[in-house]
Formats: sequence, C-alpha cells, structure tokens
Amino acid sequence: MAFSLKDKLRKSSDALAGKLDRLFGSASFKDADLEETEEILLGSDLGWELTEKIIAELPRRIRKSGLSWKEALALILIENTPLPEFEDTAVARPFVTVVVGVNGAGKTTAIARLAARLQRRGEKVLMACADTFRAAAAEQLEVWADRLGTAVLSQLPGSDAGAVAFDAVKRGLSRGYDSVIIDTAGRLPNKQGLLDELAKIHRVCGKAMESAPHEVLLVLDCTVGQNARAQAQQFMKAIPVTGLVVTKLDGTAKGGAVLAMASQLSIPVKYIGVGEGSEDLLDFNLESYVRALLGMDEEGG
Ligand SMILES: Nc1nc2c(ncn2[C@@H]2O[C@H](COP(=O)(O)OP(=O)(O)O)[C@@H](O)[C@H]2O)c(=O)[nH]1
Ligand SMILES: [Mg+2]
Repeated sequence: MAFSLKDKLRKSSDALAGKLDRLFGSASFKDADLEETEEILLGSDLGWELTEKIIAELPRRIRKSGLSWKEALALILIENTPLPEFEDTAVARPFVTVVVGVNGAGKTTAIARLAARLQRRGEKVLMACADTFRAAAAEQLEVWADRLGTAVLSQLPGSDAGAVAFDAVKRGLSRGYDSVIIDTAGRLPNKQGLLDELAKIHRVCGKAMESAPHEVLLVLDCTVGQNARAQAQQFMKAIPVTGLVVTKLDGTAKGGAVLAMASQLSIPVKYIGVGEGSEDLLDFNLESYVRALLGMDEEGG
C-alpha cells in the first residue's frame, strides 16, 4: 500500500484515540473517567448502542484481562462488528452486483474502482447504468468505461431501469462476462418510486439469471453520520442489501460511523472509500480498521 490506513484515518483517530489518550494519560483506566469516555465515543460517531456496550464492558474487560484500555477497546469494537459469512467457493459467472445509495454517496466512483480492480485481475467486466432518471448518470459511467476500457450498457433517459438491468445480466451470460456491475438511481424525492424501481431491478436480475444478483452493495457517505441509519433502512426495505461500502472516510473525524453502521444494520462492510484517487477504494479489514481508528500500528502498538 502506498499510504497507510492509519494516515488516511488520522482525523478520526485524533478525535477518538487522541482524546482518550489525553483523558487517561499514562495512568491506568479509572471508572471515574467513564462519563467523559462516553462523550468521546459518541463524538466519534460510534453511536449509542456501541457506546453503551463499550461503557458496560470496558472496565470489566480491563480488570479481567490486564490489557491496556486501548487493546481492550479494540477487542470490544471487533467483537461487536458483523463479519461477512464465508462465501461459496463456486463463484457465479457472471457475478452480478447491484449498487444502491443516495445521489452523491459515491456509487459510480466505487463501481469504476471496483471494475478497475477486477479488470486488473484479468476479469471481463460489464458496467450497466440503471439510473435512467438523469442523463448525466449514463455519461458519467461511459466516461469511466472509456478510461478503463471496460464495456458499458446504458439506455436513454426515461427508459425502464429494470429493462437495463435485465439486458445487462443477459448480455453478461451470453457474452461470457465475469462480472456485471449495475449502477442505480439515488434520488431522494419520490422515494417510493425509487424503492419500487430497486425492487424491480432485483427481481429482473433473478429472472435473467436465477442466482442473481449475487451481491447488493449499499453505498453510504460516512459524513452523513448517524443519519445514514435511517437512509439505509429505507433501502433495505426495497432490496436485500448484502454489503456496505462506506465512503469519504478521508478528511472526516466520523470514522466510528463505519462500525456503528455495520453493527446497527447487521450488515458487513465490504469496502471503504478513503479518497478520490483510483486506488482509494479498499477492502475492509475489520482488525486493521479498528487499529487504525485507535491510532495503533498494524501489529502490537
Ligand atoms: N473524498 C472522497 N470523495 C469521494 C469518495 N467517494 C466518492 N467521492 C466523491 O463524491 C462525489 C460523488 O460521487 P459519485 O460516485 O458521483 O456518487 P453517486 O451519485 O452515488 O454515483 C464525487 O465527487 C466523488 O469523487 C471518497 O471515498 N472520498
Ligand atoms: Mg452516480
């Protein structure tokens, strides 16, 4: 890696670990510090549930294990964050991914980076624009496809989003694509219209290929903080989300929100966005993330 995750999460770790470091100093953890600890945890957007668990568990954990407060906190955070289930080793071809989320969350950027990664691995990738609401949406995906040299499928604005998804999966099957990634609309107004459309996209993927879609990624902008929860729950009503992509972790102190979202929604985080560069979409590794968030080195620390 050209940079360290620890550097990318600097603002978040300053807000969380930095403040806790100053609170505890070099002295050992004191129960008297719990109230201030709670404030710091909430301030880093870890959310009520996780914060309450930590407050209840941390003193006992430190006493029992003899670990430093930081090591104990890291363990509690790791234990309370859902992990992906072991995936079937027989991966479907094409592997169909539908990407959902509100406008501006970072869907299209994430799709382009994902496509680039898959392509580097030698996969044949088809991107499809099922955002038929905005003309600019297809153009944006086409620009990426041009740049990456991947195939792209789009329709004129106003055409049926479900039909685009159906065609994409069919084309993926008939032309031997390894991956089909479907971009979707994210308008907030007329929400029911959008939710119906997403449900339809999901349904027609399954009509085109029985096991599809194999992944539904919900992209959440972490700077939205705790509001992302309500947003996510809306999307989850329409389409069964299998993984989260949390973007814009660079330049924010809200890095705790990643763990809060995963545990509140009981959906594993699959990728994180840590910048606007082409390399800035990372596989999510829970342990590395927690250590970086707490300003710890990869190992030891
Ligand atoms: N700083 C930063 N910006 C991001 C990240 N992901 C996406 N963006 C930016 O967010 C804006 C919206 O992204 P876009 O992919 O068009 O969102 P969409 O509307 O969901 O498709 C663009 O300017 C992206 O460059 C990230 O991880 N960090
Ligand atoms: Mg987009």
